[in-house]
Amino acid sequence: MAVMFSGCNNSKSPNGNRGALASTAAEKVYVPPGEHDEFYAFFSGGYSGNLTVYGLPSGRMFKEIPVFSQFPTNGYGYSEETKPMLNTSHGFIPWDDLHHPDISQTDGKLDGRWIFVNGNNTPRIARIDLKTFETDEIIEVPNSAGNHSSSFVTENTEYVVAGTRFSVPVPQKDISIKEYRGNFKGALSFIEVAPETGRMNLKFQIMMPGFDYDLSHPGRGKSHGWFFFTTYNTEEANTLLEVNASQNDKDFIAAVNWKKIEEYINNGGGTKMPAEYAHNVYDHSTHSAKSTIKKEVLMVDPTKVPGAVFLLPTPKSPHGCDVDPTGKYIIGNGKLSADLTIHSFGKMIAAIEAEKFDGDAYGIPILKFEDVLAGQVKSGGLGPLHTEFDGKGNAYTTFFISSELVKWNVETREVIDRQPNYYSVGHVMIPGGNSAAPFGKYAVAMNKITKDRYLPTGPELEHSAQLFDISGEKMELLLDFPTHGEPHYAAGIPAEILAPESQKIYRLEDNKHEFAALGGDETRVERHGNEVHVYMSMIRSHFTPDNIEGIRVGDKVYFHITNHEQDFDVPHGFAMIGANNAELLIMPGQTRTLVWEPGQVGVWPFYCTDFCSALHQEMQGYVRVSPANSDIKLSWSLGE
Ligand code: K7E
Ligand code: CUA
Repeated sequence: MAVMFSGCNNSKSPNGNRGALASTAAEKVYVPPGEHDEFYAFFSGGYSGNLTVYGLPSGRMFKEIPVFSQFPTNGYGYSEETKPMLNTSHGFIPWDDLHHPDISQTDGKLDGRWIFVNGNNTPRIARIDLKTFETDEIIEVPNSAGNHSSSFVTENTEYVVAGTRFSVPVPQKDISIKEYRGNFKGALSFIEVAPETGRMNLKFQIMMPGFDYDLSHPGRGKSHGWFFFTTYNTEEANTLLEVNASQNDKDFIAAVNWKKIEEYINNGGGTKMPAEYAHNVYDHSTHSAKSTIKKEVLMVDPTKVPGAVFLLPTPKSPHGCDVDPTGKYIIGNGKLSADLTIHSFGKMIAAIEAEKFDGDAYGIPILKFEDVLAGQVKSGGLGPLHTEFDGKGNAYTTFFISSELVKWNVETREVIDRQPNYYSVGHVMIPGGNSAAPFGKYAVAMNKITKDRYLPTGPELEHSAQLFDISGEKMELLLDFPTHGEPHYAAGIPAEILAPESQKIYRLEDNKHEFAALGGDETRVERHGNEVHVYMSMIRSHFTPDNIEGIRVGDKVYFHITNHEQDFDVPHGFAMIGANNAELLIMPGQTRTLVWEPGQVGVWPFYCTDFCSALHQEMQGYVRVSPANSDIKLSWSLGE
């Protein structure tokens, strides 16, 4: 292990311990059989609703983690234990559009405890535990629509933020869409994260003007305590936005002093407002999720908190909002502008202190562009979107229209290198690139269009990521690899931070599931009216019990199945013929429940779906289903 993990974030050894030998791109991405990758990379799945895990530099996919979407591969969102994770104020929602992953930080550095992601459609933030690689918590974001400026964390994971992409009436009401201007509002949400458990709590929302809030980044170092949000549609148009929201020469970056707002609410500021939003928490000891509907939110009017929110003019319809590792610079990528705009945090503070304002928007002071500008990168590229940093003073910006990755110096703002992307790049990711301490060895470009890069697979291809070696002056393209869904950003972290902590099993003695069958004698079948509860266990290579009689048409049968294995990587599956559901894939020591409502008389088999031993095909059983009025007694057995 030591050999594999050495050499990360070591700029003198650009290829880890293989550096001295690696001369070609192939050698640089080759991870020999049995060896491990140097980095984990977590890719947003966009419209897949899930998160995928890859290794870098190999580009091998390790896992898909279900977050917002039902996932038949392991039964997430189908089992009774996980259905509550997908509950919202709109009811059960089996899908979302997952955008920006961000890994928890301590002192501005990745600590590898959790990864946060946002649902862009029905506004939500999820927290995934990086010990189990499972979704542990999902909180809905009220008064919002299209939670896009998310889910970025502050320097010590004090908060994970959300910002509404679509402004809406707050609270929602039945009004004409034409009354948008002045009546629609944009909520920015600050969700506190409990330092020990990671538990999320919506601490406050800021009621902002009815712009579209696009992306955000935390301040760090000197600018810790601030958060920055790009806006577009400051025109407040409600139709044909491609024209009507592209009128203003400049939109804004909203700078939010959240420490000031914290102080304000700690002194009783803010207004409690009715709201309805779901908070779903998964408990690893009961192996079950609970959904609670919350009823109230603390709303802050920014005009009541002097010094809390300012607007920085930024050309033109900016998308990415990126803060460099030192926290000195805020970069706004005007997607309709050729130049990148770099704002100076220091100049912003000086202008605020001198009260040099250029009017206001709904009472929020606007600073002067020249007063906050550090400089611009005259790049010659087109359609700048997102920027990441290597921790050595360089920034890497993607240009969607001119399809390229441009490396530039943060202080001098000179372009150092540019490399084409195939094709139409969106985000770029450098492990730790949104932190005070990036690991500037690789950059991954996430491209939107793939045509001609892989064998054709019908009208649509998986999006292609491109891996660059950025350890030298010039970037070097090493590898194309397909990603799943549509990645909008990714987060990478050295494997040595996560791998030693990764959980191998759930201990049976810690299993507090109310329907667990822990000892062989706890397996049984109980009838309560037309509800039947089967307490079942599984171990290589049988179910206990495997013969059940006395079930009737019209019953609702709950199979509560506990996997008694205590070995790493030995799940068993459970599938029942005719169940309007997915299989269950049950981890060692875990309990899962599948509901089956038999509609037909007969003898119906169930089986294990995961090839678990030489006798996997023997891992099967039968349920006898009799007519609704049958008086056949309930019975169950194994080996009789
Ligand atoms: Cu796709 Cu970050 Cu949602 Cu830009 S966003 S690409
Ligand atoms: Cu258990 Cu196959």
